[in-house]
Amino acid sequence: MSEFAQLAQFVYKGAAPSVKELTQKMVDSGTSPMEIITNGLLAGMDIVSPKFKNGEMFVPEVMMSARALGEGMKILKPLISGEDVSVAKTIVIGTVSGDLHDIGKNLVVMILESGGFNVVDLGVDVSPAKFVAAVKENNAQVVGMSALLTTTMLNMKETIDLMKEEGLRDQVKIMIGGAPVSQSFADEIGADAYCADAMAAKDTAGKFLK
Ligand code: B1M
Repeated sequence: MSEFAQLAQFVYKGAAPSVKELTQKMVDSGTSPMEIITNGLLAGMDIVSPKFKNGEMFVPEVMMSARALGEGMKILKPLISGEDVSVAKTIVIGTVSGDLHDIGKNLVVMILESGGFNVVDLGVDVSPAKFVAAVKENNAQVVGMSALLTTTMLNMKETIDLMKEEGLRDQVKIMIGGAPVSQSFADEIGADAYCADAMAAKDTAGKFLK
């Protein structure tokens, strides 16, 4: 079995210490951090996803997989984060109200940071009021929202509506992402961009902050 496949298995099994150890070993032997993320850590989540959907895995087991993945991310994050951070280009990002999924959002944060953006990560279950307050506090030019549930994606619209009410809508570009979200949903709720993945988020932020 390749090291990537082994790492994916460790994530699937929620074996955090093994994920930590193998990630470090792969880094030490010169494997690219992005390859470790894509072909090891996220490949592990790709094993988990259908099993969760089919009822073969349950929430506690999926949490263990998520935690194990996080151990690998902790090692990789400093290696891919950029140092040339410009405070003039601030992106506020979070997972919307009612939603606790943060694996994808955290990946987006890492990739944006690697692009040299100043990212203010509000975490999960972020209310529209908290997004608005963060835009004001940080004088942000871009807002990123993540949602993984069909029920919580509607809170993206709530947030955009509050931005309008607060007179902030013209000051910020809004980009959204997450598995249930699409370009047509972005159009429907008045977001400026839909990003299918973390690299798309980085490219989009780059265009907005040129
Ligand atoms: Co949840 N869950 N979950 N879950 N979970 C899904 C989303 C689900 C599709 C599983 C399924 O197939 N049934 C389903 C949603 C169904 C629906 O709404 N239609 C579901 C459900 C039902 C639930 C609970 C309700 C289960 C329960 O309690 N009965 C519950 C809800 C909790 C809550 O949020 N209130 C729940 C809980 C959990 C765990 C806590 C166990 C765990 C989350 C752990 C964590 O995040 N810390 C979990 C997980 C891990 C998943 C799955 C298996 C994997 C999600 C993931 O991390 N993918 C997921 C199944 C699936 O998605 N197929 C599922 C990997 C990640 C890298 O991809 O997040 O898509 P993703 O991010 C990508 C892009 O989407 C994009 O870039 C990322 C990287 O390329 N992107 C953005 C994401 N956000 C972006 C923001 C941007 C730009 C791009 O901003 C600009």
